[in-house]
Amino acid sequence: MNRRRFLSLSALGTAALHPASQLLAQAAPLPVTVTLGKPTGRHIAEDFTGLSYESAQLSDPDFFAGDNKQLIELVSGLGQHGVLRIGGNTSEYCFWKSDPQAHGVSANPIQEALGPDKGNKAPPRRVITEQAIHNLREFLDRLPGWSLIYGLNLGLGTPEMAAEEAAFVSRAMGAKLLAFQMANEPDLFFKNGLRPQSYNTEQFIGEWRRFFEAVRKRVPDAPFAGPDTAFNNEWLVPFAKAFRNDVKFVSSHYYAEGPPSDPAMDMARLLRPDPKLEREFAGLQQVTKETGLPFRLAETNSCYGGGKEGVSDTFASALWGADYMFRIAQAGGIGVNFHGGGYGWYAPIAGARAKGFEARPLYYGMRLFREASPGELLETSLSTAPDGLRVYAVQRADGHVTLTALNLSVDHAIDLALDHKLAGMQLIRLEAPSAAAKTGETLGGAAIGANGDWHASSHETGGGRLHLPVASGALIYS
Ligand code: BDP
Repeated sequence: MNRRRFLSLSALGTAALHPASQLLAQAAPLPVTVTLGKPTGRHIAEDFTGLSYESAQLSDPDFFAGDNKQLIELVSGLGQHGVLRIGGNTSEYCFWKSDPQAHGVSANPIQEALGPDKGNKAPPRRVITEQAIHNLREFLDRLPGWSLIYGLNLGLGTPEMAAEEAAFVSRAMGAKLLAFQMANEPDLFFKNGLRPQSYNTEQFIGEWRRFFEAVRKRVPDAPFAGPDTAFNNEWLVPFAKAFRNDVKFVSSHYYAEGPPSDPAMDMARLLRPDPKLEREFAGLQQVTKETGLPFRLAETNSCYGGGKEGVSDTFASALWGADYMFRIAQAGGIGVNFHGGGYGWYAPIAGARAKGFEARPLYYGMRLFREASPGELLETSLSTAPDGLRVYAVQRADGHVTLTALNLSVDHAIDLALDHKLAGMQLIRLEAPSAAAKTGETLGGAAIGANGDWHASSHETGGGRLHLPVASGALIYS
């Protein structure tokens, strides 16, 4: 069956299954006028986009390797520039060139692609070899604009081990190395048994300093970032003040929802504004205010605990992801790394070498963001602000403006009357049969291919008006 016909049939199918949503979707669209304003001073850098994988993935040296062509192509589809972050819970359980006897590590490498750690028990201990680092360098060489954030083991490692590993990694990576991080979510070390209940910021700063000094002794110009905390904003400013001259940026994590076992963690919640995100930004902005250091959400996604089926793998995650990227940029962040790997529910790229990879719905949101940026965010004003409407304007370096409009509502369509400056521009849509759809999503009428290849097949010429159906997005550009 031809793809377009399949899509329209599945759209009909969805409506027939959900007569209520069909009726709601037919409710009169809410009218809003959008006016563009002046530049905000907030710049979206070209390497804003990023991915994050577990360190334990390196125990299979063939995953991040120069001949993993399909993965390389899918990554490069997200941007000519970007940041790959290796870390996560398993970074505290990976040992550099370890003798299996010494650290109780499993001698067996991971056989398949590794999903995100679920955080419910200590993961198996793994070895990272020189070969894995050589291969990672070759992988990154095929992604010329991508750099690396590399997590060292502070949880179970020693300063000497970290220095050994850092010396090898920095020699192998050269300018590809954006930063080392030491410790993944140290504010949760007490919870996963890595440190006692009483473990606090001061103790962490002391440990971090010992590791830092050992690494810098071996690699005097080693770049760093941190503290890579899970949630506790109170760790941010003390860390940033202690290491303001030693780190390039401050990092922390954010998961919109979790745990997945909680029925309240659903799609509707993902699409609603999240006060926790506001608090996260407030903490990070405080760091910038007090120390001048920029911040990056170095690990993030829709639902911790490895994601949630029916939420993290749906089209809702594409709309959430695109909106979230703009929100970080608006808040002054320098970038974001979506955590993933294997067949994790929230992985933007899912799959394994042997079976092949695919772009998940979240990837479509990231791809839309790629098309809309980089550049400087412009102010926008709306005549009214219906639930779910998000509008972001970007002035690109060549002076051209893009406007991204997202309708995160599953109840009402929205009719935008657009600023005259946008008249006559091209328009592509981000669409799927429904917010809950796991397949059938399109950008500009086309699916993203298994190699990240994408060419919009349906362009519209934006007049002064834009009709945004429920749970959909659009990009206007010239
Ligand atoms: C974070 C961990 C990461 C996990 C993720 C999750 O750093 O390793 O995969 O949460 O729980 O806390 O999904």
